[in-house]
Amino acid sequence: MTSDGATGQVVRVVRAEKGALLVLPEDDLDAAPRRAELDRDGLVAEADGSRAVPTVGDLAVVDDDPLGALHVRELLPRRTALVRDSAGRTSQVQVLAANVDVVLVVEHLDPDPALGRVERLLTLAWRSGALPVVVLTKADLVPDPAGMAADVAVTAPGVDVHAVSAADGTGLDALRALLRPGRTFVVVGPSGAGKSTLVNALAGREVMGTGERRADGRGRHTTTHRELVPLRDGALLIDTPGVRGVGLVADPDALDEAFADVAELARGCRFADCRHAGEPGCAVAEAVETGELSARRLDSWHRLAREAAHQARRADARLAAQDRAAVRSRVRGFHRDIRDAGRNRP
Ligand SMILES: Nc1nc2c(ncn2[C@@H]2O[C@H](COP(=O)(O)OP(=O)(O)O)[C@@H](O)[C@H]2O)c(=O)[nH]1
Ligand SMILES: [Mg+2]
Ligand SMILES: [Zn+2]
Repeated sequence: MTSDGATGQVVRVVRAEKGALLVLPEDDLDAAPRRAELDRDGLVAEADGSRAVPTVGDLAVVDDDPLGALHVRELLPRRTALVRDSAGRTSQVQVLAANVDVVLVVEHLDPDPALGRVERLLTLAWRSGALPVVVLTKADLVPDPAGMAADVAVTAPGVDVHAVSAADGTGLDALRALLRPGRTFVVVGPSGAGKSTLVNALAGREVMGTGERRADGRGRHTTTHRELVPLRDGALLIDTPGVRGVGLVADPDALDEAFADVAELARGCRFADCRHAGEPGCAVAEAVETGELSARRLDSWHRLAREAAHQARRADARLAAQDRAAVRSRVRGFHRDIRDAGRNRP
């Protein structure tokens, strides 16, 4: 991308910063990234006229700016979006990554994988519209990675689970086989799980700093921002910092995908609206009795379902507040028009 002639060019967002985006031309991802300035409010117009916060992975149209910089004109519609609810009194949804094809849910095998976290991230991943894949790292540190992967697979119905080690290369070829030109991946998971190490292993070079421990036990290069890394074979990989307290954004379909086993059992419940909380004829409770479904997994489903319902209520409340504000401003405008009309009257 030269400083002239970029007007109208479609770019991919490599990194979102305050006031600017780091971008690559969509048709030349090997080029050096350039800065593209944002409007003062940091928002970009979308095709429908609304304005959105741009995020890593977004496709945008840029223009040349008279001073030789780039300026972000418009955001193209997102094919997929990994969103989380950033908890707070009002419901604020944050887009973690856009236009992603595969979400790699990364969890360590040592210490033991946290199944609840995997379930939460899978629900988030299903909601994004991208394909979730579970990656269990540090296989070199445990005696039976395959057995552990099989246990985790029970909590990830319909999702491929890979045990890998960046240290000895185990399982990496299976992940490399997923990489295709133009396909975008994002890694999500707790800090320290080995996401950046995995990104480096798949890139075949040190692109991201990793949290090698110092003598004082504190991480050095923990990832602090989300960044898109073009891989040699044309695939793209987005590294993310470990997001804490990833709030679920309500979506019953995503929950049904992540808990396909529970959803399937629920079809046998006596009541179509059974909440699997002690109702008679509950096939889910029965499956827990017989050991077909773990009590832990049902608890997890309850927790996430409650959270999603709560988030939906807050989102509704926020929408309602926005509607009220819009009505108020329309009414004020109407009053002003009447007043102005009165004043202009001869
Ligand atoms: N033994 C072993 N250590 C790993 C592996 N992958 C990552 N690590 C270590 O785990 C720590 C955290 O890795 P990092 O990639 O920064 O994690 P991130 O916070 O998820 O990006 C670092 O000390 C890595 O060297 C692995 O496959 N095996
Ligand atoms: Mg990292
Ligand atoms: Zn039931």
